[in-house]
Amino acid sequence: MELRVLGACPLDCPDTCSWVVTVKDGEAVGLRGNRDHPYTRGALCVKVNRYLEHTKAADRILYPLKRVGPKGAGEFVRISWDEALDTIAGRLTSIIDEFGGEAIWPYQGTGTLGYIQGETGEAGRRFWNVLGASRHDLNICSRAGNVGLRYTNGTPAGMDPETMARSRLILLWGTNTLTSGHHLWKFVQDARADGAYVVAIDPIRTRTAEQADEHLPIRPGTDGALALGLLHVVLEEGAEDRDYLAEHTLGWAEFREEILKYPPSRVAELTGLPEADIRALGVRLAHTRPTAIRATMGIQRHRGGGAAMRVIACIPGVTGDWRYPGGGTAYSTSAHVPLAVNPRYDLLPRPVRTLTMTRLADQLDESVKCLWVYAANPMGSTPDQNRIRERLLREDLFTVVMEQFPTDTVDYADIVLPATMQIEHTDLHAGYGHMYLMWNEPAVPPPGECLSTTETFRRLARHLGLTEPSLYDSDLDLAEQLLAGTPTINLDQLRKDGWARLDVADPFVPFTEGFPTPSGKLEFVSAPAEADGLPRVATYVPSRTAARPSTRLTLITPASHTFLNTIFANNPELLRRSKDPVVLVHPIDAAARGLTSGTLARVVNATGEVTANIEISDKVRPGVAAMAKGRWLKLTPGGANVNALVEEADADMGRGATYHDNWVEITPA
Ligand SMILES: Nc1nc2c(c(=O)[nH]1)N[C@H]1C(S)=C(S)[C@@H](COP(=O)(O)OP(=O)(O)OC[C@H]3O[C@@H](n4cnc5c(=O)[nH]c(N)nc54)[C@H](O)[C@@H]3O)O[C@H]1N2
Ligand SMILES: Nc1nc2c(c(=O)[nH]1)N[C@H]1C(S)=C(S)[C@@H](COP(=O)(O)OP(=O)(O)OC[C@H]3O[C@@H](n4cnc5c(=O)[nH]c(N)nc54)[C@H](O)[C@@H]3O)O[C@H]1N2
Ligand code: SF4
Ligand SMILES: [Mo]
Repeated sequence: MELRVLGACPLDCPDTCSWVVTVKDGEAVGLRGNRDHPYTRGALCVKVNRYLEHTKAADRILYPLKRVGPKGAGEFVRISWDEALDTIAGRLTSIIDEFGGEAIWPYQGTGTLGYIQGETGEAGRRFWNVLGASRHDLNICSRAGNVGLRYTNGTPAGMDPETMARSRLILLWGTNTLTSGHHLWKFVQDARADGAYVVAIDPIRTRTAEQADEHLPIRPGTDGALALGLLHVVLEEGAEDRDYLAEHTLGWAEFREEILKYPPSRVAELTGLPEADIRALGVRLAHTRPTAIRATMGIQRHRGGGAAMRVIACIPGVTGDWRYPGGGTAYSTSAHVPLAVNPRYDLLPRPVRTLTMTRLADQLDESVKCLWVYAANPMGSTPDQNRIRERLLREDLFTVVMEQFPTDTVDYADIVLPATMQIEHTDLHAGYGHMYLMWNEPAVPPPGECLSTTETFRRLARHLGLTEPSLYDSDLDLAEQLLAGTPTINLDQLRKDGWARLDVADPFVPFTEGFPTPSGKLEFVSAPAEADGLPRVATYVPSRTAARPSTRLTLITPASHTFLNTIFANNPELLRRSKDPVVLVHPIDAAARGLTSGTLARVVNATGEVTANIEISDKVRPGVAAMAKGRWLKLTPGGANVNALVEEADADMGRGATYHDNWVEITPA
């Protein structure tokens, strides 16, 4: 008998595809996109087309393991769940008795974005709160931008990307649509069919930039200056929307003064773009309504990244684009999602410290006795790999990793707990690039002895004899609690259909009733920013690499086309397609260093070193080197990935990571 089971892609991607699993005689035999879904419309992506194969991969972890070799060697033997739970209960209890609950760091990552099993619902947090464990600030991905947008708009949420089909000018700004969330492209193409003009702003001529009408190869970290320069031209054209400015914005006089400091000639020097191109785009922006700005996470992985998002968000305040469907800025839709998550911080026995995801190398010191990693792969994804490795080698650190695959992080675990994959557990999702909720029904039973995150924490709680009732809520209980935030969507219907649109108008235009800022307006000047020690008026803040020695190259480390962070980087076919690691260098920089395409090079800085094949190409602008994120260290020649070169440095807001804001030297190997 054949069954079709509706589910959703759990990965950290804005699209959160709706999918259909075909199950035959209890086995999943097919996985494809759900054609009925209005946003994702039946296509998955090059990575997730292999998800089913990945669930059956030979290297999948199927049983609890305990370490038998030295830390880092990855030598384990199979143990029973009982032994695993006993060991864990014993260690946690003695750590709490001797050092207090704060000595535990529950390090949760973005392996799944589920509201039941994943980080968006803070899965496991109730358990940690009962134990009094340290809090974990999951700021690694988008925090600087979230904070920057909040100063301007009161929320990181913006346009419904679907409305971009109505835009007349689309700026794809620091975002690689065709790689990192390609379903938006359909809406971009619809807009183009109606005459829209599409501009990509990216230091790399990405596959998205190749497809755009125009590509501006901006110097990394200078987007804030470009935003001000474009607005300078809007003012020269007399195209500011004076009614909108008067009614819906705060601090125009002050912000106008700031704009006037950035004439296109100065912005050309800062951004490395031709003055004529800045002017031309400024004129387009001045006279094209609605204009959509799709600016995602790439821009804010810099020291000035929060400031850049803050000032980019000011653009529609000047042009009045928030008046129209298809106008405004689109970063993430998450903050529009009203799911009622309650991680129960009230259960904490006493106030506890917060540890910071981006600061693992710094903060994993003697005060941490247990590191509990779940849905994360810090050895591959977190800055300053070499220092993290040293920290993980500490003998008295008790490390538990809940995983599906034997990642580089798993190699340092004392205990490994086998985790389910998406077709094997229940979850509730929302896209961060669209306005739909998605249901994921388990299609098949877990293989081996894999358990979901929620079930693992329920068993642990029982093993520890914890009596707090909410630790035992079932997955469906949790779903009901989450949906209490969306009265128009009921669980039975959602399970039947697989998806539901949030209760918003179609087309959805945010901020028509005002902005959730202190003034209720779009804030060019922000008292909260000032109180946080930041400039009162939105402006440009230079990156770390603005001060780099002129002989060095700025390193940017964006999404790989074939992996999702480090997920799939052990899939043989995707690994084959992505070839050996490559560092992209401009011909001028290659010539200056005697580099030849196809040869091996050492990429080095004060933080670390990696080896990579040289690819000489004018796809990167001069002065910039690019290497994709996501490789597994043990499957990479040299045993390091690009995060060996990423310094543990803070962005200007929210301690976000500065993944695209480092400098390197490159020499022939
Ligand atoms: N295939 C694939 N898809 C993914 C991911 C993946 O690993 N692989 N990761 C997922 C995750 S976790 C996230 S958060 C998103 C991230 O996806 P994006 O938001 O697209 O972020 P990045 O890939 O970091 O960077 C996007 C683009 O910004 C450019 N960029 C870097 N610095 C600057 C700058 O200073 N200014 C400008 N204008 N551009 C700059 C980069 O060259 C890159 O092309 O994608 C998700 N989708
Ligand atoms: N150089 C550089 N580094 C980057 C970035 C960059 O732009 N440049 N981008 C950053 C970004 S945007 C992000 S979001 C972070 C991501 O960093 P992490 O959150 O560490 O994500 P991943 O490396 O994908 O590791 C996720 C792990 O979770 C596992 N997993 C998946 N689903 C589940 C599950 O249901 N349960 C359990 N227990 N495990 C599961 C996967 O097998 C995988 O090993 O990486 C960052 N790293
Ligand atoms: S990674 Fe993104 S595009 Fe690919 S299937 Fe998942 S949600 Fe869809
Ligand atoms: Mo991310």
